[in-house]
Amino acid sequence: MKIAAFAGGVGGAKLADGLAQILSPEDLTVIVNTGDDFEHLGLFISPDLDTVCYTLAGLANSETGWGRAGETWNTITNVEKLGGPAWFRLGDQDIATHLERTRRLKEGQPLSQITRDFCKAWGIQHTVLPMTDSPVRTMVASDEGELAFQEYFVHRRCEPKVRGFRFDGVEAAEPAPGVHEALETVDVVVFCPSNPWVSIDPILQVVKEIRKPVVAVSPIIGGKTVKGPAAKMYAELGIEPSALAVANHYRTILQGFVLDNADSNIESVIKDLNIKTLVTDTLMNEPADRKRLADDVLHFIGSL
Ligand code: FO1
Repeated sequence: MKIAAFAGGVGGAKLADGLAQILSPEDLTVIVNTGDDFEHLGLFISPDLDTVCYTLAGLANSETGWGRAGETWNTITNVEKLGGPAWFRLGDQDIATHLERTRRLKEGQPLSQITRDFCKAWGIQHTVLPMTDSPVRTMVASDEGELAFQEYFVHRRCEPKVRGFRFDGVEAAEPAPGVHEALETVDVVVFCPSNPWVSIDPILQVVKEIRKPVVAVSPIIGGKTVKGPAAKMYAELGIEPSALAVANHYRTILQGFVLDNADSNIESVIKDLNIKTLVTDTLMNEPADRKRLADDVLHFIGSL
């Protein structure tokens, strides 16, 4: 079975890792959100690409989910001493990634080529693709005006109330090389448990349409997100945060939906949307949970 997995953020990276433990490199392509990318300290930073790659390579910081394990912070500490911004925590190993990505981008190398080379260097067999090689920047409309994504997410810790999202540059953005081919050759597309608004929607706006069955894993469990602001965003947009809200978010393109045992009470409502459902343990607290959930999802897909 060939899968294309859409991922962004820590939850997305974890399920992508679980799928990569089961599927061969020929059978899994991970397509990653780049709307969170930004320039900071003169460096081009692609947080979701790095989170997916570090996770697949076994290099990720297991506490935060982002950045590298065993990190030191000498550079950012000294940047702060010199009066520079330290709110976006860049570890010493992580900075190497941003330096080399920035150097290559300035030489004119496309982000997809850079990602391919970095995956090789990190020993990642599976294909990881940015959704596009063109710049797309998620802007968050809030009660404090429009904020760049990392300003909202990290600097302001998601405090501003969201009013909407804009993916600056998405109209002109073509899918990266390999994305269209993957979407044409896979059997199923899996939306990993990532934020629908700011991780999955940007990818959907770039790829425009998906002519394959789609299965989504809810990032919301019991009305809450394990990590990140998806539930808060739903609430601030006047939508009751729940797995049902996520199923509705994708309703027009979903064949299957995976929700947590905690939400078994809403399974019938989702079935009424003519979407097949799997109720299982969708929490991935331990590394072994990633493969377990991926296995459940793949068996579910097999039953569609
Ligand atoms: N998230 C934080 O909440 N605080 C940080 O200081 C932070 C630093 C950081 C550095 C590199 C990187 O790749 C990701 C980082 N993240 C941080 C996470 C990042 O903001 C989010 O993972 C995505 O943008 C949203 O999924």
